Amino acid sequence: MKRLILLVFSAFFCAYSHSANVSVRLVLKNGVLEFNDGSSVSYKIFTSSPTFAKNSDLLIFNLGDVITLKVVNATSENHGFTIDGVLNLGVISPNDSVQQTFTSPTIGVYRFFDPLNFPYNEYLGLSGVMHIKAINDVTPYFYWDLREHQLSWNTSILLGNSPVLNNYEPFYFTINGNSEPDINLDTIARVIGNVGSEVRVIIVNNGLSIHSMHFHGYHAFLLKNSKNIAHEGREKDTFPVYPKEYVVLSFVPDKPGEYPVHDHNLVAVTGGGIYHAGMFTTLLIAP
Ligand SMILES: [Cu+2]
Repeated sequence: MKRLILLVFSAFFCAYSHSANVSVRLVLKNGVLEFNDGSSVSYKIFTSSPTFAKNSDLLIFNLGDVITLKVVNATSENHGFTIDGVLNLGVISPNDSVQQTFTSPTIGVYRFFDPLNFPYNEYLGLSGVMHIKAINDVTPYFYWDLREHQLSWNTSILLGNSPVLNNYEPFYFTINGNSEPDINLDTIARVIGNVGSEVRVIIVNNGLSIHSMHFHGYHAFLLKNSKNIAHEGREKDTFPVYPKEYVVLSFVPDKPGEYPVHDHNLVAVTGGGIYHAGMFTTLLIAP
């Protein structure tokens, strides 16, 4: 009994000693997302950056962290903020803010988004990824937040219209707001690793189309699949991810080299009609 109490106490202490109080302040702001060919769309993000970033912040916390989250609405219309299955901050009025303190949910991947004017506010950029990690998890993680963009949709939505999904024909495709070749400069997205060292990739589809990422060079294990739990444990080289869903992949590179990864839905490898200025990046594995 004494041993059990000691065990429970040390487990608690161990967890407690590594988790932390964390404060995050996200400003919901308007801006412009530019593509490689010089075209651009009006866009919105949740960001802690003083400038306009290309994507909403990636939120990474440890299990047990006590998180104080403040969301400031710097736009002139009502918005909301929800972390799927975790919290809902309700409606945030223009130039107002809402703050809530919560303990991290269980280890896993969560989407956050503005639930108002669904799915248009999300489409305009108001969605992102939260990852809760085990305290002792030192595996390198890379994150691919996938989206598409149809210029006329952004214009139309901002005029108060509700374009029809049947007519959705996106022309630009981004990972974390970047297209090839900029993806390769994004340290969150670009997989850089070593032979024999495990790498994990978290792919979240924050768009409206299905994306199916195809790995050259390596097969990966499907550790998590939010849509099809029965598929977990499979080892493959192509991973379909449905809108609002995610997968967590793991692989241990068995050889060095630079290998492409791209959407197997080949239109998404283009950007502005140019191949391969879309969802295309490479895995860079050193010996
Ligand atoms: Cu391929």
